[in-house]
Amino acid sequence: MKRPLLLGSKGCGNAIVECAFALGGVKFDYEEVDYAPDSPTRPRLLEVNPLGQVPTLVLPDGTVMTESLAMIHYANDVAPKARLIPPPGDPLRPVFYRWAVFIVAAVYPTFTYGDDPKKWVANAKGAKQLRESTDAHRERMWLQLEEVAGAPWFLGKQRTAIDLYIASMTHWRPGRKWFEANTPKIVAIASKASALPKVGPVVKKSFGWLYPPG
Ligand SMILES: N[C@@H](CCC(=O)N[C@@H](CS)C(=O)NCC(=O)O)C(=O)O
Repeated sequence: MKRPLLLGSKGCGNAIVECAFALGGVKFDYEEVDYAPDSPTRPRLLEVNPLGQVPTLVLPDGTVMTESLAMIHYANDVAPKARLIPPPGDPLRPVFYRWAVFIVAAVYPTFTYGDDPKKWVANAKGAKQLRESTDAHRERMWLQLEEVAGAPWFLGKQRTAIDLYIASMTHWRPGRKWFEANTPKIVAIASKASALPKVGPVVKKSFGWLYPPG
């Protein structure tokens, strides 16, 4: 049977979807692409996702999905036993929605505008400011997440896809040292998720190392 095809880049958010697929036993094919403007694989990525972002998922019937959280929903639909999202009626479901959307709609875009800031502003000074302000804004949001984080998982007893976002996104700016110094609860969640036999290898393959760092 044809499998979904995931387009991703090493060290990117496709790792979150790969972790979800691993937990759900969802089989998929993978294509490595590079979204950088001069990359030879960018045209291929643009063919399926005009935004030029990864992850991008092509379903067996040709339907294209973009947005990692949409793919988490897909994984949850095809593999509900993995309990990536609290089921309808579960009081944790609205809490999941709040923070999962916060992560993808508030935290993740700080990279969209901060990673390559000269795309968005007219000069080098503006680019430097945009990089600094998005980095600072992201730090404040991680501190907010730290405030509300449960244990052992973000939502408390129940492991959800939010923990997979944390396991991957704590490899990005502001970086391991900052997370260890400022967000011990978030680091504990990243470590706990990375200790899952199906998750650890995926995170290691994408980012090269796992929390707790050795
Ligand atoms: N909202 C998207 C964000 C995806 C995203 O920003 N991915 C990064 C890589 S981790 C990317 O493709 N960056 C290139 C760009 O935005 O041009 C999602 O949740 O999937």
